[in-house]
Amino acid sequence: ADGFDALAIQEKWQRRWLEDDPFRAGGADDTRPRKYVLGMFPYPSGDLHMGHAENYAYVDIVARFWRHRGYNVLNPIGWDSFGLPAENAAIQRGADPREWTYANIERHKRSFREYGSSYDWSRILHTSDPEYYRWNQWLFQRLYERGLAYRKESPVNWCPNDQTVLANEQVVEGHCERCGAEVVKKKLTQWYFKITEYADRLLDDLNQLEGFWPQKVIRMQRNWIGRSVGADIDFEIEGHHEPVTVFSTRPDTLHGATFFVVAPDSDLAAELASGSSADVRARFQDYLERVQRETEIERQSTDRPKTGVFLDRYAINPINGERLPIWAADYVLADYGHGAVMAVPAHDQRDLDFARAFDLPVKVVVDTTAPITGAIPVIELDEDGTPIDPTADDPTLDDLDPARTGVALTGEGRMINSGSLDGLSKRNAIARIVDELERAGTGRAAKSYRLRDWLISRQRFWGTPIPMIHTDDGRIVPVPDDQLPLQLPDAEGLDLAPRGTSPLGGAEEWMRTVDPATGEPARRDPDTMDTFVDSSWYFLRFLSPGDPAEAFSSAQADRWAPVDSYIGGVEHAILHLLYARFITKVLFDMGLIEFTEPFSTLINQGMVLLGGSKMSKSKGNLVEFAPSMLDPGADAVRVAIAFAGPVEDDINWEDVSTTGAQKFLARAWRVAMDVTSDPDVVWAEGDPALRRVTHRLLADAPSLVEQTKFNVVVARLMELVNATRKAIDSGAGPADPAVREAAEATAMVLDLFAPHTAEEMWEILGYDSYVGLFPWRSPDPTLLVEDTVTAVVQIDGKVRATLEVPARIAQDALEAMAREDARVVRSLAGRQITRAIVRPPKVVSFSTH
Ligand code: ANZ
Repeated sequence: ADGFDALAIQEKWQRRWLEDDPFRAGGADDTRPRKYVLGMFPYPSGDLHMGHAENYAYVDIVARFWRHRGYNVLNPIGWDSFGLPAENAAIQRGADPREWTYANIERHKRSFREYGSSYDWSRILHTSDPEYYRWNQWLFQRLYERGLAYRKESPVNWCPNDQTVLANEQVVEGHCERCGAEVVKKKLTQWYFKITEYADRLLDDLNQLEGFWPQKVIRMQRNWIGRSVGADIDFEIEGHHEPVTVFSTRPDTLHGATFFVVAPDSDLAAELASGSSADVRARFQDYLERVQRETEIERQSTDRPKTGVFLDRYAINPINGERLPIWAADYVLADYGHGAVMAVPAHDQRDLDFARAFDLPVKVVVDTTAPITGAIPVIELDEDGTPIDPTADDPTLDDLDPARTGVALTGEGRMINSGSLDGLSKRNAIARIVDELERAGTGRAAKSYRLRDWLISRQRFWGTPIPMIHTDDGRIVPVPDDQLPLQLPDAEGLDLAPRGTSPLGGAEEWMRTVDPATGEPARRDPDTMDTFVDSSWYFLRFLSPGDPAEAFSSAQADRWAPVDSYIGGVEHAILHLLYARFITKVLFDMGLIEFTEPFSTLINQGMVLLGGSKMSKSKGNLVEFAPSMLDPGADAVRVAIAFAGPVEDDINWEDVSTTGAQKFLARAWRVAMDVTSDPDVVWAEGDPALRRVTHRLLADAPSLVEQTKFNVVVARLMELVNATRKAIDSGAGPADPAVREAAEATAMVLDLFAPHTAEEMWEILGYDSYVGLFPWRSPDPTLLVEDTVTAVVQIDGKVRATLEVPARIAQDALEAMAREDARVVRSLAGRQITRAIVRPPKVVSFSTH
């Protein structure tokens, strides 16, 4: 657009930034307040796409904003460079995972430079560098010492065809998502981190984040941890050596238990079945095999018919000595609570469905028709003046009988058929029964969590080797700290194809080691760590990257951490954030940091869609990042993204206009070109109308940016550029000081979105400093008085009055002003207003019929 050469401008400023490195964070002598801004670091899998463009545009807006506001900003970038994509590329294309990864990283770096991202380039880290992953190994050892890393045998989903472990999400109706083979359960001994020990703190500390993290993410974290409060209750089992404990959130219903259910795939079920007849054992075995082919999602679905087998064994209810038949059924999960439940069909829907399917008794112990509040009902009288009983039409307990209706009574009520509990409310009954059980030694208050320990073993090559040694006599000992990093062997010659055991096991020489204590031959652990370990603490490594002596510096952590603004996709709402929060708490407990939450504010952006679905390689709807910047340039892409809508909303890439953004940038640049006054003109003179637009933007932009309303800031910038254009062409003229003021303010605010264009404007305006480092201009308060606009008032479609009203008038205030206006009152001539449509600030429309 006439003379504006976006690509030349972009190249020029990138060259300067490369030479000057102006966005490096200030060091120890920098006395400004600090802000740590961080975008979730990328995987170097293939090429970046518009989802990345979006994420890193927002990161840069925030980083640049705080710099203008006088902060010493740390905004680093790194790569989450271990993981499956590299390994799959290696398997599919025969590439070396290391070479493939680092080649991608180089391309990513170039893209971020071309984007004009204001990183501190001196702090780059890659998690696949030995200098980084040695500290994963160090962290593992610290967790191990504290009893927070342990080994456990547990069932995993196993595809016998692909020879690999599958995540629950990769099992579709019992079959492998990729090859369709029937998935089986296989037991593997693997390493876990004991995140469950932190469940309460992970839950309770979410309260601190309320208002600073998206509500949705906090909710997802709460649900994932899933704390339930109730009681553990011990049941004797006939012919069994020890009692079995169940977890219940409704111990108040203990008198209503009519049977007992164990998870078929629990050790307990196998034990109980083995003490039964051959016939029961056979039927149990059949059932177990069937259940093992089901996924957890299927098992938890409530709308499939209940299945199970009777084990011909009995549990004894500790409160009343009743014999409860024991069943194995798949709706009870082996790894929740204690893998066994007391079934109360009258008050639990799953138990009721099961009872009705197998004809088991149903005993009501809560009268849900009995009021539990002291509310006084409103009595009405009938025609004869007799009081109407307000509850006359309410169903009776008999009407609600779950055995007949199939609907469990889960509501509040008063206890019945429950001995000493009769008449109590649920809350009091729970307190009473827990007390009784505790006294009898057969139960206690307890909590249960949905959260499981974190399985960190991966049977893959491209990850951090687990720094443990298996001695010939069966001991497991850590690799001593001074032997870290334990480096990965060369991929060369290793078969990386998944087969359920780690490819490292095939690196014979690498596997051979010695017991550090005795010097006896020993073997390494062939597994590698989940890459979520790498990303659980990387924000601390940025504070002293490359430090050979420690994982991170506590002194630097005191200066910079926690992260002030963490920006990334909502797909990381649960696991990554939960793991980072967990590791942060462990590091706190180790006395290495002073804070317990890693990310003070969290910004989640929406997704970039093309054709209505999320961009992805497999759907073939990927718009790649690097080519997108070729025309019409990086700034246009950034502005178009920022302008596309609220940060948290999805963006339809079809609706995004980079050419529109380009035109706006050309207009802004042209304004700077047209300014004829010198840089030393006084910022207090010139066209007052234009000055008001300028100063209102300077006043409003900070809070808009803090509320992440970036699109609104761009809209306001467009308004300012248009107003300036008008002043130049048909108003105060290009020499007016207000025009320069407007152009300078435009360059500064534009720097958040289009830094190359902004720097170019700044230079054209006569500065030889970076606008990116220039402090925000304070708005002149006298220019912030509110504008007025003219509102029209119509009555039955005819304009009857005009009002001068504040531009930001509220709907109710505008309506009131219109109703009270003398001309309106006169025009109404006593007629009633039947309908009012009020569109602030400009239209009020009354109807009278
Ligand atoms: C008796 C009872 C009566 C229950 C009643 C509920 C209602 P949440 O809230 O999800 O924690 N339960 C316990 N362990 C289980 C397992 N391994 N698999 C499936 N269900 C299990 O659920 C806790 C309730 O789920 C527990 O309280 C137990 O059933 C069941 F009127 O005990 B309840």
